[in-house]
Amino acid sequence: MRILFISANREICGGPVAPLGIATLLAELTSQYEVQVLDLAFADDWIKSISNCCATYQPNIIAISIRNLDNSDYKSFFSYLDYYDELATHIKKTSFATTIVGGSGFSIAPRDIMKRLRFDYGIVGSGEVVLQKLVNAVVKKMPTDDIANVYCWKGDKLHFTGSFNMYSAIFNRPDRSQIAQHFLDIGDMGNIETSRGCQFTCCYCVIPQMTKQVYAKPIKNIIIELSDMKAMGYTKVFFTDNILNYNRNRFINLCTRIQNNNLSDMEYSCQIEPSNFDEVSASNAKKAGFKSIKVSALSYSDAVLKANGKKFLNSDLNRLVDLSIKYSIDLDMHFIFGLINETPDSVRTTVEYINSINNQNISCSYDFGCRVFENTPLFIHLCENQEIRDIHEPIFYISNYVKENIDYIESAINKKNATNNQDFWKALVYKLATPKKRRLFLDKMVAKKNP
Ligand code: B12
Ligand code: SF4
Repeated sequence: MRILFISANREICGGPVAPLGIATLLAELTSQYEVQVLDLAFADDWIKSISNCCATYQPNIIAISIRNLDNSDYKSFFSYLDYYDELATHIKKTSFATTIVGGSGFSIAPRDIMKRLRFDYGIVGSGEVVLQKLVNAVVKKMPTDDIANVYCWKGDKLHFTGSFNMYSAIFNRPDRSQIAQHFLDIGDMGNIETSRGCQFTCCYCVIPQMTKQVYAKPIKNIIIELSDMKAMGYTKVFFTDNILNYNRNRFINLCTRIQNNNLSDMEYSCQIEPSNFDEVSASNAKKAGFKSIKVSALSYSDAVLKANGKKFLNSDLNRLVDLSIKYSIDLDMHFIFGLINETPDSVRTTVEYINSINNQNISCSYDFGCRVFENTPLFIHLCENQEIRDIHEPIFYISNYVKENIDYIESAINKKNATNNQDFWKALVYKLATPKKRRLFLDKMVAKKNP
């Protein structure tokens, strides 16, 4: 039984992202089945790559990972769905294999994606346990109805087996053997997941809708994994957790264990929550090798932060800035203009704050508006106010004032202090980049790594 995993993500904006989800799934499947990975991020001609791979490998099952649906950017919105249409058509034309789709992007809108791409099965949320069960059932030609979190077809009707827990505990050790080299070649871009789920309540986010629980990997397992990565040659590691310091003491403990296990010579980055980040966290993070931290700062107005479900205040942002300067940890702050409660005054406060930042450790980026996903607090708020009814087309929420004043707001932001997320990467985004441009970009990254 041969399974071919296809990582469909071709986005190179911000640098290509190693398909950690697939590595996590491989760990569960390789002992039972023959498994191969095709990462389309590196394919000059993805159509040819799929054709060649199917011809030589002859997979029985093709498992497609869909990480991103779109770039979530109002100003220069770009959806990957047309590309996924082509991908689905090509896979079905090229192989008779059973197709199974999953991934973080798929899980945001599974029903719509299933109807559009018509893969045989779709798995929502964590894949480890469910994919193994589904593959076993497909192999044995057994019914799949009692496997929760699965979409499948009954004739022409889409059927959902019902949701159990969308997220599951993560204790396994991802198998990076099939993905490591590309990412080492282009600059040691390793990634690791140490917790899953989120306990915060940002109004636009789907993650807390899938589980209120946070599943944490035991720290001893994280240390083993980081040691493996170091041995493989990684020197830079991104913690993919939604919020790495969701629990302050666990974060400090992790930093201490990294130091004690001689792993602080790798460079770490992660996303943090500012109110949980204090002096002790900063000093331990520095000693552990944290080079940079990201924060979804959203706004400098407390009223906007509160209305959009953030638990921190602008005073927490001030403390974060001071700590990042004191401990020389790069800080990347991301703001979004135009969310709930945004007023001309709150926009001015945030713009002034961005413009006041004057330190090489700190960079700011910003977007306008945000994507609205079903069942999020933002979605419910908009339905209650009768601002939306149907969510089948990608929709954004952006306050009227910001919508009408985008150019003015942009002109007020000092470009030395902040970049618009998409403007920065525009030339590289999937659609705009020709195969030649993509190749040049990837080659440049390799050359930078190996001068
Ligand atoms: C960390 C992260 C980043 C980091 C990645 C750094 C790195 N080196 O890895 C950074 C900050 C760079 C980033 C950038 C972007 N990101 Co991001 N990111 C995440 C985050 C928080 C975690 C992803 C992750 O690695 N999880 C850990 C792995 C192990 O889990 P997983 O991939 O989900 O895999 C599991 C399941 O999905 C499933 N699964 C996966 N594949 C498959 C395949 C099959 C067949 C099956 C059955 C199951 C399955 O099983 C796996 C194990 O349980 C998610 C939010 C989230 N919590 O999912 C957003 C998320 C993936 N990002 C998102 C977006 C939009 C982006 C950007 C496009 C933003 C932008 N405009 O710049 C870019 C794209 C970058 C790129 N080149 O692709 C969206 C994608 C959805 C969407 N809206 O389209 C998400 C879901 C956030 C959100 N809620 O909107 N991101
Ligand atoms: S911190 Fe907010 S945006 Fe991030 S995963 Fe949690 S709820 Fe979502």
